[in-house]
Amino acid sequence: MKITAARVIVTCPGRNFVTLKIETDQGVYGIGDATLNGREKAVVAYLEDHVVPLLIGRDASRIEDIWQLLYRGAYWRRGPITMSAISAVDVALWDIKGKAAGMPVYQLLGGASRDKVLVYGHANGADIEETADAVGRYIDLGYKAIRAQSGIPGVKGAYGVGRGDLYYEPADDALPTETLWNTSAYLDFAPKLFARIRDEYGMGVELLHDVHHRLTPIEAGRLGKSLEPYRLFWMEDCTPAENQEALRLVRQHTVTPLAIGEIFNSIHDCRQLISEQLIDYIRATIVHAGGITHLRQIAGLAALYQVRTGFHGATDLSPACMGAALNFDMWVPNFGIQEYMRHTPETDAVFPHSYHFDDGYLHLDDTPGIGVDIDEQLAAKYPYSPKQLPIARLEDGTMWNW
Ligand code: KDG
Ligand code: MG
Repeated sequence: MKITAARVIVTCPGRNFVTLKIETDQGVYGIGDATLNGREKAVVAYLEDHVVPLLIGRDASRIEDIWQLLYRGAYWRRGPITMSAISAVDVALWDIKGKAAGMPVYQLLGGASRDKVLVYGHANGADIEETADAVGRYIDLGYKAIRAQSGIPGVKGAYGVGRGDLYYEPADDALPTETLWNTSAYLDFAPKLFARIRDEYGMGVELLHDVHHRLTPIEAGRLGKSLEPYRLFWMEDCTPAENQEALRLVRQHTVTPLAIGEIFNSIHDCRQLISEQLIDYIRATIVHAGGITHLRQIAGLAALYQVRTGFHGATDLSPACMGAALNFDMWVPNFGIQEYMRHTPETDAVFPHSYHFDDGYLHLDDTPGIGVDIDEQLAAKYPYSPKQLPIARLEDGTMWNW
């Protein structure tokens, strides 16, 4: 089966998505997500100028060989742009292989290890009361696991407090929105938030929290320790992880489980974190970490150390990524949880999909491939619109981690 065409489709049904569509001489096509929030056009250029010309005429069934060609053949390895582009090709080829076989991708990986995929939703509010109410709404919707983020007195624009309820979206203007960060206010506030939520809803729901890279290792240790009474499912991105050894210090101070990796794009970003058991959940995901082919290696390494998967699933990852991730989640033996931030109805219409939410889980059917398509005519009605992620500064103006 030969690749005859590969096209990049950019659409903005409320937020930007980049999708690669690969066509074959047998009429079967596949799609893969290539969205890198706020840097979308860089991946478009990488794909159109440097990847698509290499694909035409190749055998679409040779997924591993094409992966190696794009990774080794570029000479310049890794990085979010390169690996997002490789991911898109990889997922589109798995989609094609599944469709050609008449099977969902999880069957090709080895078959289902579970019947349904546990997900966590996002409750947020301007203050503790609003956030506690939002947690209650998610419980009513059937969620078994809920991430809670709240506005903090004295912090302008705390991370994770969205404009919508079900459709939180951080990227907005063409120039970044500036937020202000105050670590002391946050460290004092966070335990009060979780005390309030546990007080109202008890211990029967899993709670998660995203620190979004804001703390130093010793501060992260203190936060983890102060949250221990509330038994979090995980504390995410408690400190930037370019320095993987930093997590040793956090581990020395807390048994709150740690999740890291949504900005990783290679197994080398997390090798030490995993092999020294410095984390409990690996967040690297299909679209930014080299597709199904590379995630299989990361998950395999993680399995050796009882580290489980907890894939990133924010709204800037398109339904095409979600379809691929869910197929992976159905198969992967060391599955932990899947993030599920709902897409807007406009996005869902552009990307018709077979997965659906029910009672705290996402469910897949037997649709061949990744189970997600793109409606190109509808996509064309939503042209690209430049957007950026916010930035964070300290009160004296110092740049901080958003
Ligand atoms: O594009 C950035 C978002 O994907 C990120 O801020 C979301 O941290 C995030 C999460 O855990 O979903
Ligand atoms: Mg996160």
